Amino acid sequence: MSVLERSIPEEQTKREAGEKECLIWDREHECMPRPALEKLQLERLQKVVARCYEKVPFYRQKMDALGVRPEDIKTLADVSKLPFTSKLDLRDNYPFAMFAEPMSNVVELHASSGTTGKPVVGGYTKNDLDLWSDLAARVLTAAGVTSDDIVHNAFGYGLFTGGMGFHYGAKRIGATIVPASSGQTKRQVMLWNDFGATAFCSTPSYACVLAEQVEESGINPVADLKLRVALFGAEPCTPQMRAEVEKKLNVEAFDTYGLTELMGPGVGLECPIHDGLHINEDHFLMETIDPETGEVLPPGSEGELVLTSLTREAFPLLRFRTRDRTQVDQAPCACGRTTARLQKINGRTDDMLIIKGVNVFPTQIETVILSLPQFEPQYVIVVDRSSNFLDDIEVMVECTHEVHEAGEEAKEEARKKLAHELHQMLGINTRIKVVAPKTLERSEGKAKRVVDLRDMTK
Ligand code: DLL
Repeated sequence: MSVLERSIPEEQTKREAGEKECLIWDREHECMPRPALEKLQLERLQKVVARCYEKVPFYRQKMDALGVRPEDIKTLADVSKLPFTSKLDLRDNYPFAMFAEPMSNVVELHASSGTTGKPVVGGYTKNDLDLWSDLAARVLTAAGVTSDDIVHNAFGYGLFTGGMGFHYGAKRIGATIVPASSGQTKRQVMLWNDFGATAFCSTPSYACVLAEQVEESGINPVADLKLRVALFGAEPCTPQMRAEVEKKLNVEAFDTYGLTELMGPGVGLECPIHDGLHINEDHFLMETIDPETGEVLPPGSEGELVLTSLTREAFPLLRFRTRDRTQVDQAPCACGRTTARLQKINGRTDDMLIIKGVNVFPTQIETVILSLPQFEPQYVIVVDRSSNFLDDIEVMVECTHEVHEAGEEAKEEARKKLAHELHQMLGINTRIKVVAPKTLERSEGKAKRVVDLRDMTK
């Protein structure tokens, strides 16, 4: 189907949801009645399981060991009979042993920097790239981006999926793409101004850096810039952080979810109702499991997200354990999409810090920092283990220019306030180090908020 045929007549794609106008790229699939969607999912699941069994030795061995055959998948619930795929499995099969197509059919490779050693590699056939373009077009369209927009893409180009994913999506809808990639922040802001970008894509933490640069350059975002929409993703973003960027840049922000193992951006999208991330369920089957036991949880429970790619050719994954903690909401959305929504990603199960026996998520600390006007949204959490084997947590945070100018007393007051609020939230004491504005290292992609100095071998 050509791009023009896909551009459904306006009256069909627009839908009034209260005051909001919701654009939908692929109404047929994004708004499918639930029974039809589940029928399509089952057909696709049966097909992908058969392909994996036939073409990927890893899956054949795993399924044989569990005594499950492709023909045992008779309902969607039968997915729970299949083996999980973990990040470790991908590492063991690095780089290409999990591919279901010969390399002659693989036309592009991407990779993410794994936390340990080797990266995770994703391969794409021509059809996979076509699908990726389409799903990224859904993401951009949901945010109101059309062929009239100038899309400044500040996600990193290269092995990271963010840059190329949004590039393909913007190309598919016919928008004007500025393939800026990340870095050279001053130049990015100059280009926003000179080219009149109406939308930009970046990690939320890099958007904060860009917002800072706008301020520094003396640019007035309302009078000088034409930006309307920001597309975020690739890392958690608290509502407070998002509101801060929206205010500073005069934009409406939309989140996107995705991961290298499952294609990149395009797995989930946010619509103008802003109530969670719609998963493109015609291509990805979702489950939520208890991360400890692997047991499938009832809909609506918080747990680890598990995804099966239903249509990818080169690199199909069955029951991939994402390690992302979330909750799935199946209630219909006022935008018209019938696809279920992730009620925000609450960080990764492996991001959780255990400090003095208490579970601490970096996003909790971010929420508190951003609720206090004395601080900038720039912080680093340093975790260490003292000689008596007790974990110690220090939060280094930048105060605002005003607090800095006001002197030591104001800084001390801000420090005490933050220590108190963090104690209320976490139930443990944290050391706070208030530092001057613009002293912490800025991130051009995903922010590194936690420095863990604990030597776990001791
Ligand atoms: O981050 C792909 C991507 C690029 C998504 C651009 C969105 C926009 P990876 O580098 O493999 O891929 O990292 C995937 O990032 O498992 C989540 O933990 C986290 N993540 C991705 N999107 C979000 C989000 C890309 N919207 C990992 N909110 C995932 C929170 C996110 N975390």
